[in-house]
Amino acid sequence: MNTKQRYTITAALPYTNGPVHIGHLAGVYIPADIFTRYQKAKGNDAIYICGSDEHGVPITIRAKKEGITPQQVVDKYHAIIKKSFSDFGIEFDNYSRTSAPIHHETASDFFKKLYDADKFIEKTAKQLYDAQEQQFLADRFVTGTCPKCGYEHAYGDQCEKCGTSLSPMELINPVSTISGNKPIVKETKHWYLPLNEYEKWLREWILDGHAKDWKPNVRGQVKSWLDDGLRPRAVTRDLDWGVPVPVKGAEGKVLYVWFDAPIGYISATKEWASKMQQDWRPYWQDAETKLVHFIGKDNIVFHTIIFPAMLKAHGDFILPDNVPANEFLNLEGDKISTSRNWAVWLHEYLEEFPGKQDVLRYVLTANAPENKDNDFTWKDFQARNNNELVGNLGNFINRVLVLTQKYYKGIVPQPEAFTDADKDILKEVKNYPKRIGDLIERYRFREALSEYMNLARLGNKYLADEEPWKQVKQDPERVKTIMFVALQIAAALSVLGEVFLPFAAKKLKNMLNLQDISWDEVSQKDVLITSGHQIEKPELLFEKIDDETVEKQVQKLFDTKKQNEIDNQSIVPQKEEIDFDDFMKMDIRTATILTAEKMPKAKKLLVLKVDTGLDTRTIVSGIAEHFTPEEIVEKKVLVLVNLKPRKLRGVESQGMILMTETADGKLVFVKPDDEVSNGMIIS
Ligand code: B3M
Ligand code: ZN
Repeated sequence: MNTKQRYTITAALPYTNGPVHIGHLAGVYIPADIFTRYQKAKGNDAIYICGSDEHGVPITIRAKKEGITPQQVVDKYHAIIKKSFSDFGIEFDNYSRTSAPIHHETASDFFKKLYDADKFIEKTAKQLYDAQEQQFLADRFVTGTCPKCGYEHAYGDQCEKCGTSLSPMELINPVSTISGNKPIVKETKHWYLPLNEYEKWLREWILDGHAKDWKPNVRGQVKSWLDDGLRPRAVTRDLDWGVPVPVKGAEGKVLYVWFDAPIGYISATKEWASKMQQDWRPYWQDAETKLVHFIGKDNIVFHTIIFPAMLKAHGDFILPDNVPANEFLNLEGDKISTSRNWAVWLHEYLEEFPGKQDVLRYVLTANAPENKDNDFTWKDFQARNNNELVGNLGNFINRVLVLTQKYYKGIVPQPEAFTDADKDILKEVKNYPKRIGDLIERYRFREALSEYMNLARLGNKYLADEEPWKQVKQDPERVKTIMFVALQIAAALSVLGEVFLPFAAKKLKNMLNLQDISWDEVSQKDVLITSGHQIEKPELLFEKIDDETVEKQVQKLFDTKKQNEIDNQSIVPQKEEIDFDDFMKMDIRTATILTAEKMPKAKKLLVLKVDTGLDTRTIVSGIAEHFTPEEIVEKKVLVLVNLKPRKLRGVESQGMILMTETADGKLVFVKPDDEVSNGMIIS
């Protein structure tokens, strides 16, 4: 009897300071969705828990930037994120939020229990402080050079490059991200979790014991932190946005976001249980329950060191059974970045590719950065859709359904005697639930998906070998058997595909007019779709994606990159101040270029004849690498006319044309918006 295994499956709570992108999906939410769907398909008692991570400095920074409140920021992005997950088919049992009262209550209680049990060190320590903003600088309020790897944009709590957890005072050359000022140092009281006291236990629990089958990239990070030695870590902050610290003397302080956020898994479970009239406790307090945290590699330390230490200190909760963290997904060869808008945003994808959720699910699973960083390209997206989804899976299903419709008006035929080839196929189909399932159990989703597609390949090869369209005339009885076998494969694909491609699987199941067949029945039953059963009219499961569609997306990224260059152009600092009289000495006039020619043997210089309104004069300008002589004749320009003449390669230049440059370094003329005649004074 398959005793039900209970799973509490969590996915990292996305910060609500921006939408979700393909890196989040590939790293965390799709694998967790596949794993949960599979456990439920196996009849296990699995819940998929997530929610918005609404505290923390990134939210307050975004609020300051947009001139709105943190609550307005989180309300905006919580709604966008929650809807886009739902539209994408990520089936959480509950998607909550850490600004919810139930979370504040749960996190406060959690802190209070540790506080009352003297699990914290209360300490007044030196902290970085922005005197202008009157704000203590923790986490992303401060950046500086990582003392471990030298990365110059490390944050006050973590270096994203090497993953090291940091405290602000460790940063080299710290700078406030609020004012840009150099911080001063001020004293402030905080409560510290003495992680060092859990070091021995963590080593035994993770490295020597339980986590032998954890992914190497996870074990590697854990080992390096433990080898570095753990130190007490502040779990409170001088901020006004977050879960207030529930003890006397902590006015104006909140829980550190990475203390409260993982407790969000517990509060979201409680919220789910109350909605479903279930008891939440077995999901967090029953030793038999398997707790699995799906995260990205930058969250490993929080889910394998800090949160387990908190759970251990608390004593009432189970510990994670596994933390299958993925590496990072890059986009067109560059790191995905919210701040640089270098991403494929989920809500935009859903708008621009309606009905193609499964295509992105497929590509992001097939390309998932399971053991090393990987790259998403739109060309690969198109190729996988056209060659694999359309060319393999879609092609097989379409042939089976069209031929069944054509030969038997959609009624599953009665097979005659099975050949050895038929029997081999029917036997092989029964191996796929376990072959795919074992890989999913080991968090190897890429390989699991590849095995699923092998089942479709098996079907395509069977039809290609048997060629029913050729035999149907001279041996119709044989073709009935062939189509019966092919329909069994199609039925298996509709069941096993639900975990990877839920939309296509549902559509296929509807076309086959199938009721619920369980995952295990695919390997137990000899017949999944019986003869005499009426199937529906065939529709295409997938459509080709053309070059134009993909080029449009690549162009959109290119435009983003150019915009970034413009936005992030380093601005030369202002020159030293001058008196008004200094400025009045300059005589700048509107002018027109009459003629232009290259200066012989000088690749950068053009010799121009310019009508300044005062006269026509020669000006030598270093713009030959930016403009051809032809394209600048008749151009309206501004000229500094009282610049002392100087000889350039023997030619006297009488003035200077005012220019500036674009983000990508292209020189451009500066000129008045409206039509102005030559000789007008600029003042
Ligand atoms: N909000 C996501 C991140 O670091 C972070 C996860 C919290 S899970 C408790 O991008
Ligand atoms: Zn570093």
